[in-house]
Amino acid sequence: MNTTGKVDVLLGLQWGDEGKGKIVDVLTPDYDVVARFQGGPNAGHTLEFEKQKYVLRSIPSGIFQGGKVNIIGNGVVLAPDLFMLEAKDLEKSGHPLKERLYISKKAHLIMPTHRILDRAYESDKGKDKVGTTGKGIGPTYTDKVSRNGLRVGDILDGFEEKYATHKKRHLKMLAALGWTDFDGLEEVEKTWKEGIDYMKQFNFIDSEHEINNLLRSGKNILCEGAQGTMLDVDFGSYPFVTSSNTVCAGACTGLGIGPNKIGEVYGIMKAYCTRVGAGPFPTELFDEVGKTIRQRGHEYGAVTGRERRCGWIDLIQLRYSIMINGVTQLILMKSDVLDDFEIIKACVGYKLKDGSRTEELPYELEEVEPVYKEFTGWKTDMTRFTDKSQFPQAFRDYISFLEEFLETPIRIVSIGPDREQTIIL
Ligand code: 2SA
Ligand code: MG
Repeated sequence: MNTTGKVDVLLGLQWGDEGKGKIVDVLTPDYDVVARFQGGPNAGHTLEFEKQKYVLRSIPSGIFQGGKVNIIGNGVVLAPDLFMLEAKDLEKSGHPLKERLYISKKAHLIMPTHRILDRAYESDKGKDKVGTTGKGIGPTYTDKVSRNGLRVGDILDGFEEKYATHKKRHLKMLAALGWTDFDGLEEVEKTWKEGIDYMKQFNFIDSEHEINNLLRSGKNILCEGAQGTMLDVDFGSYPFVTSSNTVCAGACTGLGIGPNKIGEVYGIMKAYCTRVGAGPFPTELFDEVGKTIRQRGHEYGAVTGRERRCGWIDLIQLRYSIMINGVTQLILMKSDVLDDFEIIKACVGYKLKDGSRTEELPYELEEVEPVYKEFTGWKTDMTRFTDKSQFPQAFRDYISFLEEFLETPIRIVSIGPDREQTIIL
């Protein structure tokens, strides 16, 4: 009898917003557990079904389907006030959480002063701003790594005192940065502490034990990534990145799973590319085409509402992400946004400043010039298709080219935001 379950990982291969929320929701029936392993309320995972739209920030996307265990792992950073808002909204919409959601005691807490520090660091950078979501992600992970963090497990014992100590330290840091704007802090702290009380009704667990026990008892686990590979703190377009490991290895450290337990690595990519916040983006489009993609793709930040920068798909960048993550299957999102295009481009090389050409992602992305391959558009509304046999030849050719160039099979094509608009190849 095989009593060991499997662990699969689902990740964004670009700069985030590839559509992970939707796909986790689609894949969830095959799994017993959905777990988040990094990031926090900077994420905005959008899901649509039964004509309703939901945006999840810290809560795993498995929450909409009954009978699943959802875990917020140790690698996540959690803001109690934002968590409370998100959880209450979900409960109001008829999705019970208490029995379905477990939180690691080792997850770190985002304090109100972390958010102020986030603003202070950004402002100190002047024109070199990262363009963060302002959710205190960087300062919270900094405290974790510098061994100054406050964790979910701390809520259970002597919390007030610990909180005061951390706050005092943050205020000293802010003073050193010359930061004087503390408007509304007391109000935020009040809601934040309500959030702490609200959180206490949930199960705080040793998630590494829980998850390995579930695995041993034959349960299947899906690890849900947030942001994207190009925002990874080690491999992304540093320093214009987030502060966690968004790559596959992050699932091991962010949940306590051995690397040999990982099975499939699903890599999600859009048929074009977007990025929100500052930093290099070789295939960015500044013309009408970019605007059209933004409008048709509704490319605005799910959390901050910011306009997302739009550009062509970058196969050099994707090949890099596939390599770093060990992607075994690709999922292509939002091809429907290009349904009307006469011509579709894909970046297949970079021209460097010295005139030479490369197919490897270089250390310095700022200066590269993309080399494109052009495709004839399929010019077909595919949003109502239900089977791959309906795909027009031009689209098939495009898919085949991507698979060949990326040396990885495409297993799912999403042709619209709804759960139903998903075609398995
Ligand atoms: P942070 O806040 O410290 O993580 O910001 C650092 C960089 O990471 C980017 N980042 C993101 N990029 C795309 N989507 C994200 N989530 C939201 C969404 C963002 C939003 O789903 O739309 O609503 O604006 C996300 N989170 C972080 C960020 O832009 C910085 O470049
Ligand atoms: Mg998002």
